Amino acid sequence: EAVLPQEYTGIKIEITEFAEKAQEVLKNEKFDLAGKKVYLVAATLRPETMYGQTCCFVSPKINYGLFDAGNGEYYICTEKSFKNMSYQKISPVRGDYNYILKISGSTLIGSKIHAPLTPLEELRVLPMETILESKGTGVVTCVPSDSPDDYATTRDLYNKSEYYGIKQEWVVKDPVPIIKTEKYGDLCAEYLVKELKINSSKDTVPLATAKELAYKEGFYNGVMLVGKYKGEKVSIAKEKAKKDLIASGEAFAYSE
Ligand code: A2H
Repeated sequence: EAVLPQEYTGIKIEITEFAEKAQEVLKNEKFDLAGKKVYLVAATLRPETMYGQTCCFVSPKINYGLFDAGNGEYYICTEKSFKNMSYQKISPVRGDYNYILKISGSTLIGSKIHAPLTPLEELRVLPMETILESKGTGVVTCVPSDSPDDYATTRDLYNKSEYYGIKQEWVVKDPVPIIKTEKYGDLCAEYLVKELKINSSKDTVPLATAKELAYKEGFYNGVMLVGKYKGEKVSIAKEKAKKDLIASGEAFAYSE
């Protein structure tokens, strides 16, 4: 286990229409959405991949909180992560926070969202059972072109949508190519999942190998295919994309 702090980019993914069950929770808790913006905060180590987002994952087993982030903005993330944020000048009051209500991941599934940089205008919140409650914000944005976990989970959700209690049309079947490497082409996660014969999102051991290979190859040899930094190396685009997202108010730096 690493002892150095991990610096994530917290991506603000706006909820544009809550799923019915979530609307009931808000109603019961008397949370009026008028004049407010509610965001799922996804923790990522790959801000340059936000061009390839196809959905946002929450865990159906995690209880999230809705927290007041100031200026009419509200964040949905784990309580632990919001508490950490409150010591990082991300929320209004240092070391203290306004816990508005608890909301389970399962009630959020199916909500409509708008995520930064992706060309896909309207995405959905979908379930990912392998999300760890202890890491990041407990919310993971889905980039199936470059994350083997996201690719495998998306494929499971599409093939077994009924089992997962979702509508198949909520799942974006095809990843969006955003980065090219010599070794793995322009959809490295798909390449590695096939190469390592990964059958499902529960194949944790080969998925960890695939994740490692994809991360290294992308970072050292990847070139951006889209966006403002098209043609630039991933290692360079990463910091620039992060700075841009923070400057535009669509993300913030978050450490733990
Ligand atoms: B990454 P590290 Cl394109 N549980 O973002 C499980 N996974 C989590 C998580 C949690 N609670 N919180 C964050 N993550 C994921 C993009 C991405 C990511 C790409 C490729 C690789 C990749 C899009 N998903 O991660 O354990 C998030 O997914 C592979 C390293 O702190 C986050 O970055 O090292 C990454 O894992 C954090 O991983």
